[in-house]
Amino acid sequence: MNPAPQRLDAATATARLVHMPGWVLAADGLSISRQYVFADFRAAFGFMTQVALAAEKADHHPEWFNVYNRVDIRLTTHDAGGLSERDFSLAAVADAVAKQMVGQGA
Ligand code: H2B
Repeated sequence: MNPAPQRLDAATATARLVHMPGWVLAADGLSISRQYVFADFRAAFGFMTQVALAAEKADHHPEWFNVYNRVDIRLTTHDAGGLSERDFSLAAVADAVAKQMVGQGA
């Protein structure tokens, strides 16, 4: 099994978020979140399917909520009690997948 991930402090997370438009740090500094709006449910669910497969492969899973074309996603590392590098990796995957959905209904 992988070693426990190292927790990142809020200052480190804030510095990272400067380069991640759309993502916000929670007031408690323990998670990051973003809202994606797609053209329709098909695009939103396609996004979720691709991110789910990547998440399962990485053994790092999002907390998320979907209504029609909207996906609210929150990332935190339970094993670290806050943010870790794994959250930023999954955020980058989600952004890349969302970008790819443009032209497929997004
Ligand atoms: N997902 C997230 N977001 N945080 C974790 O700490 C985490 C996870 N831990 N997915 C994984 C699964 C752990 O429970 C398994 C046993 O590796």
